[in-house]
Amino acid sequence: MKTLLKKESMKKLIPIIVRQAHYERNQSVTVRPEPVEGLNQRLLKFLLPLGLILSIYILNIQTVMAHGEKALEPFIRMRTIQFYDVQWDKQKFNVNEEVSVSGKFHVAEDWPVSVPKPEASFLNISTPGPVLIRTERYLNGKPFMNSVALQPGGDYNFKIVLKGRLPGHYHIHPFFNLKDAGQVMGPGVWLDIAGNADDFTNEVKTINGELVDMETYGLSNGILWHVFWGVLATAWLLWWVRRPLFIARYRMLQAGMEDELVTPKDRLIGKAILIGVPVLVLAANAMTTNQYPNTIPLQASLDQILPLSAQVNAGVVDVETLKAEYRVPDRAMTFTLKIDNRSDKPIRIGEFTTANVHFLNKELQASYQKGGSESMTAPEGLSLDNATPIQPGEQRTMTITARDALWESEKLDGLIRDSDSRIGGLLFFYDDHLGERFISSITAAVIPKFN
Ligand SMILES: [Cu+2]
Repeated sequence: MKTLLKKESMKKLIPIIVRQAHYERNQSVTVRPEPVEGLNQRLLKFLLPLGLILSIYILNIQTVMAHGEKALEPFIRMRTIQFYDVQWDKQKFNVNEEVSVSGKFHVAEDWPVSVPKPEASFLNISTPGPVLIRTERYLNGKPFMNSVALQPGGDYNFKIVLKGRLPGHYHIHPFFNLKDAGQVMGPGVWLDIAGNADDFTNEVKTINGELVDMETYGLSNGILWHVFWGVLATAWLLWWVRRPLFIARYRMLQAGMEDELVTPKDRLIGKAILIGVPVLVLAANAMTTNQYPNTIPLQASLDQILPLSAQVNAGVVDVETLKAEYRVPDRAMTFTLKIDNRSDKPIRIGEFTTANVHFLNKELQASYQKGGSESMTAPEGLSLDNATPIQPGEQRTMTITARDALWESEKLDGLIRDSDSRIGGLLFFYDDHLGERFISSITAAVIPKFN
């Protein structure tokens, strides 16, 4: 019986034979009889998931108007990258036209302990698909290609130049990809790209002086290799999957028939792939280096760009946060601050900004540098207990309140339910003539008040 079984082809190794093998060894095994599937049942089993998958396409799917920027924990949005003065040179332009976004950011001193330090950060643009291409990118005026290490407490400015590719109305943000932490969004705007998608050109000159069209360059070669590896991998998978799988194989192992599981043909194919694939890769590589002798590899280093001289907490106006309280029913954050004006001018608080939400002191609204969307601004959101300017040399302890429904709609109030209930943000001071601006980064543990 055993020799007879060995001659059986793999296709015939159905559970009933395995059961026979058990009986052969005089083991008392009780095996639940398995229902034999008819063709109809098998067809049904195949069609049902297929139908389910296809039915998704019939659903009326609406365009998403946001992209999860509120999903990140508030303490990450408020205490990592603090964007300000972010501006687009235009928001309506044509296909092929260049547009640039520039702005500044402060890297919070009080970086959350649970968030990895920004040792590799990538400045990017969040777009709904390839609607723009990025042509230039600068940090502190220096062009850069790779990720950079940012220093907590450091100040930076950036500029990104883009070119319109697909016409439409899009919601776009500059943002930072922080390694192991996620995406910290800058302010979002709506861009309108007009024109015809067919007019788009994307030509670059290579180091050999050749002009190539980036939209199609190497496309067929790329598709060829993807298809080749896809077909090879699928064939290898199917080669094994077409045979009895998990349970049947397990039973064969139990029956001491592991030698049956791999046939001489399997071994032959395995050896062919083991030799064929490396030979193919090396041959293709030799052909490529022969055809393109002057190439540079993809760059994977970190760019080193040091922060600017201090813009925030520059040592002229010192602010210490003594207390921060969030009143849930009022949607109001109250800070008790100790301010030391060491400048030679009287100053007033004009704005508090956190996670791209701007709370403005209505008396100083003229000072407000528009950046981002109006919907993220509370024009009268900031009130002070003492509105008189802080005189040069004066030290004052005062209370300011940032009150608006934006705490809730931007899901920043979730802070009080976090294990890290500390807030961070930027406080903007202006002199009497709105000529000079002083920025302080403030931070404090938040105490919630529920009634
Ligand atoms: Cu957005």
